[in-house]
Amino acid sequence: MTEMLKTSQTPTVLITGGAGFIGSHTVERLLELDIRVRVLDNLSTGKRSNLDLDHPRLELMEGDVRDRALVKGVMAGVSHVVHLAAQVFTTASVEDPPASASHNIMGFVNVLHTAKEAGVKRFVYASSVAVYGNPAEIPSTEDSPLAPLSPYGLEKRTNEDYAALYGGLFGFASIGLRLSNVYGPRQDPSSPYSGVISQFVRKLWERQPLTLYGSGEQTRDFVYLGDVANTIVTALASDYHGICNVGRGEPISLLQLIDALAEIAGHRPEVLRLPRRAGDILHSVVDPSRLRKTLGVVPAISFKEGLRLLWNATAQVTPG
Ligand code: UD2
Repeated sequence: MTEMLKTSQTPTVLITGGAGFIGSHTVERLLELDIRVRVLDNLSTGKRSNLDLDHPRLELMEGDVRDRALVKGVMAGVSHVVHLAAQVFTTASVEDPPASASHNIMGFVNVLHTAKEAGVKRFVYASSVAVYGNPAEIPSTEDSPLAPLSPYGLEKRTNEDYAALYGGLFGFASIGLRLSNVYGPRQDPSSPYSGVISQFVRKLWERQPLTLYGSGEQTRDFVYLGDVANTIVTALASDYHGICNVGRGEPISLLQLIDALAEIAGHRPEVLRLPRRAGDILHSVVDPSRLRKTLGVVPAISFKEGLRLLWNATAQVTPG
């Protein structure tokens, strides 16, 4: 698979949002494959320290995906694009829909259009299970009804619609990855709205109580970051055009999460129970069949393995 990417003439992959949590791991994978990587990031949530800036095949360009002239310049010589740059907080999208739409719709269309104009070979972008809203079917397949509950979900759905339109109108093929709940090293736990696993791990290290919203019986399809980075690299080398769920298809409840973390940490955390969050989804699990059939990807890291990898990585940066 990745051979295709390697043998493509002068492969240069542009990764928008490449200094972020998912982006920087994808950058590492590509550099390991001897591919040239250009990162465009406004460093709002991404960090320089996530990247090996001394690497001879890596360039970092600082800027905004909505800046047409900048994106046009950055696209020069690029053969493949991974578009990850986004305003990622669902809550922020509810508080300020125009600002979120500006990043997530205008930014998306600008990168998509510029890539099409530049004749890039492959366009991979991050969509989200947020497009399903409160899932009508469990697990959600790519053909399940879409009913986003937030501007963020609607923005991702609009991205998918634009990508499909560019396929029909201009013959510009792309693949949108509907990411389920991604966790792993470098996920910033500082916002109360960042992923539950990043928050729980930090609190366990600090021996603070975990905050549990609702009964804890809500389930999510947690997928390890390394598997997501591998999926993105595989998607770059595939010629599939359309949408693909990225998850493991295994529902894990928050109570199971707490048990697993307690085992790894070696102590039972105190749990502070708070009412369920408004609009919280009870069960969110995707059907990963298409991921397997079209990309040949089966996320390899089990939930417990992934938690252990995260725990060990956190140990390296957190004094015990
Ligand atoms: C994820 C995405 C969100 C959107 C949504 C679509 C993340 C961080 N968020 O939200 O952007 O795509 O999916 O469905 O990936 N919880 C606690 N304690 C905490 C933090 C969270 O109990 O300290 C609960 C939370 O109420 C929810 C579950 O944990 O029931 C998962 O929360 P989350 O914020 O990690 O992810 P989710 O699925 O709500």
